[in-house]
Amino acid sequence: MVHSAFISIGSNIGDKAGNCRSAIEKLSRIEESRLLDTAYFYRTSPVDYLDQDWFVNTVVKLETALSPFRLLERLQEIQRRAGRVRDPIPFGPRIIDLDIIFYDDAVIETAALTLPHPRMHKRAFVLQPICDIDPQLVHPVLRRQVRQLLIELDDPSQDIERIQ
Ligand code: PH2
Ligand code: MG
Ligand code: MG
Repeated sequence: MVHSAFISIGSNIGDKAGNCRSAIEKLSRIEESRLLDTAYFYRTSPVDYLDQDWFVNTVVKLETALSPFRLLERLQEIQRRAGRVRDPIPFGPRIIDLDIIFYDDAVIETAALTLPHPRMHKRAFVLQPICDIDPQLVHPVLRRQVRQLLIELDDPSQDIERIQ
């Protein structure tokens, strides 16, 4: 059975765009999975914890036969190998962050994983790149298209600028 997963990618330490590109290359090599699409890259102002450098953010769409939990393990392994150790500050600086945003229409609430991602609809840096790939995609809990969520977010404090 093949599933569809949207993964958000972010970095605000070192070669931010290079870290994202290298993560995408590793994502494309996850077993039983295939990279279907990559959004544009954006330079984004920090959200939630403001006293940190700007981020590069993007999103990819994967086709995968892995369960969401197995996929999460793969993402965590890629983060570890990229040198991410632990986060001294919640929402603070990170060399690479890989979050599952959607996995089909799955709704999951466990300690390890919440799907859809619980803050995605508050974050232009997630919504805009998903809209690059599939603006009509419907959030399974909020029952709104991602393009509507982006319009409704309407938060001028979140700077987001396409870079590539
Ligand atoms: N990630 C966070 C907290 N804040 N802000 C931006 N712009 N981009 C991020 O990826 C991001 C953030 C925690 O994961
Ligand atoms: Mg995150
Ligand atoms: Mg994360």
